[in-house]
Amino acid sequence: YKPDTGPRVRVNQVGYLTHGPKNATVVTEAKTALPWQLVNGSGTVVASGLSTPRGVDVSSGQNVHSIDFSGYVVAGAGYTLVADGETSRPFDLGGNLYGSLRDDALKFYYPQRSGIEILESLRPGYARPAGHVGVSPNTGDTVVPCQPGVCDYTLNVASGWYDAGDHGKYVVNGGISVFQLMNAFERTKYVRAAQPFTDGQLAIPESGNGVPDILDEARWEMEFLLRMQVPAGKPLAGMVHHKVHDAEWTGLPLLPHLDPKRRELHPPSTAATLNLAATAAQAARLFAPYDPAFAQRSLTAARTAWAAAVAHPAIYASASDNIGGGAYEDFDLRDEFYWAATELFLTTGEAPFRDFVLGSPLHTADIWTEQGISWGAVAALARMDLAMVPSNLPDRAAVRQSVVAGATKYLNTLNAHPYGLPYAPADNMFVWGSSSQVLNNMVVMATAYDITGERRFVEGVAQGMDYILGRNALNISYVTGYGEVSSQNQHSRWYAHQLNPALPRPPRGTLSGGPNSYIQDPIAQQKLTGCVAQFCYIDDIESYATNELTINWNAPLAWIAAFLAGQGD
Ligand code: 9MR
Repeated sequence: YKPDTGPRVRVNQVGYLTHGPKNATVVTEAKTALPWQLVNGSGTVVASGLSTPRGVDVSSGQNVHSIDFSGYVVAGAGYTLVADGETSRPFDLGGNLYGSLRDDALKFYYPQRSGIEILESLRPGYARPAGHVGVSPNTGDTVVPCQPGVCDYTLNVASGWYDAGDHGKYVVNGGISVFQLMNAFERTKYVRAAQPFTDGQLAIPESGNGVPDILDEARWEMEFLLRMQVPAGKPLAGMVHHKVHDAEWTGLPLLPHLDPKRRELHPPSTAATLNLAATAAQAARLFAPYDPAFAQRSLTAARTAWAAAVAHPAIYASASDNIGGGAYEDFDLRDEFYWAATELFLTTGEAPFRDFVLGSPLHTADIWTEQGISWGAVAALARMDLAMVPSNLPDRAAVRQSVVAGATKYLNTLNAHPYGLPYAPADNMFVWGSSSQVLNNMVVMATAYDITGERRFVEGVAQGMDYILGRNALNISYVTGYGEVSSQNQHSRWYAHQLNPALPRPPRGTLSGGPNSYIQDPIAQQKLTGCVAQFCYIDDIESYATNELTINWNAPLAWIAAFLAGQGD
């Protein structure tokens, strides 16, 4: 299998901020510098220079040069870059390149919703009946029993977002997703230059209710997470069920309302419980001005969850519980404890939570690893919140410094990388959802910018976007509808256009998981065996391990697009 990677000059196919960094990569046999020309939309050469040979890039196995044309600062559309006889795909130079991506990346969530009809008037081409509201052939999610032997009650766990392209709803990837959405909103309270999130921004059913749409969207998930808590009086009361999904996997395509399989609650886990504690505590402070009763309910649930997790610190989701849904197993919960304590402290200011934070081994550990942030690794989210949200934490200055140190590490990785990636995993092995790892490392750089105001960090974030939007070995944008060639066939049971042309493709602004070196699905095994890192990707709906969409990957995309939307010139 040889993918068509188009012209050998690789650029951000959406564009570059007019006054920001402008870098490209050329795949070439040449060992010495090559001349390049920047051509504007009317065909005139407006800048030129020489490339920098970078040798063989390990993430692609290619001999490459980089081109830096940051010195050119005239906004316009339809630029191309020419080098080594090749013309890049077109791109813009502009000050407002990321506002629409921010909105689209957030609009992604409404049609991921379970338990509500998706309206044609709000999402033309994406209307569908409500999924899992207990209407046949669905069996859930309004009255859902446990797996046999797990509990003797049923729960109404309606609402929430489907996690990805499947019909499951999982607390730990829901938790990080809703956290990052609420975090993007909270940032605007403490960062003066940040663009506000507004009511009416996302064309959702709640638009016009006086609450910023991003919070309304987050609440749809929070209500689900709250419903997953074990009721008072039951065994493990206050703990949170790890997930709800079908007893068997469904096939593709299958719209949510047509799913006939039995829905089941899976056992409570300490990880899920701490996810509720963290996010409900965070929701409590953010919703307080809009809905004090909901804020209070959230805080009560967070406290109850925390107490339950402390009482049951080691109830782990099973790695083999992966029939009909993902396992989402995690056997190291020190980071989840740190995160939950952090959010409870930031909301309440109470000493026991503060002391737990200060005593956590993760409070001072170097947590800025390549795969620093994911559904199973949340310490950095806590550390960044402690750095950003005002509090009387005694060592807050050191916490802020540690974020800057982490960001510097990612920036150094980026500067050494011929494709400008702030991600160089051990042994060159890109992980499942690598696009989101890149974006999450960018969130650290963005936070360092919020702390220091140093340009190098915002420039690092902008360069990270270049990789996501086309400056990469495959010459593809990993965001649907952004760039001349973008991922279109992400694994999904309802955006299954590739299998049934009557169904839509994923909406604009949908991030693909991206290269995964571990070859974990049949299509990857058939077509990608032996691939080098960046090449371990295929835009095929069956490749769930390289090309799925998820709520926890679109969240850092939205966060970063919102950050960059505020950096226009
Ligand atoms: O995103 C998850 C990734 O980190 C794991 O390595 C992988 C295998 O356990 O599972 C991914 O999550 C998938 C989940 O298991 C099922 N629904 C789709 C998720 C995204 O591919």
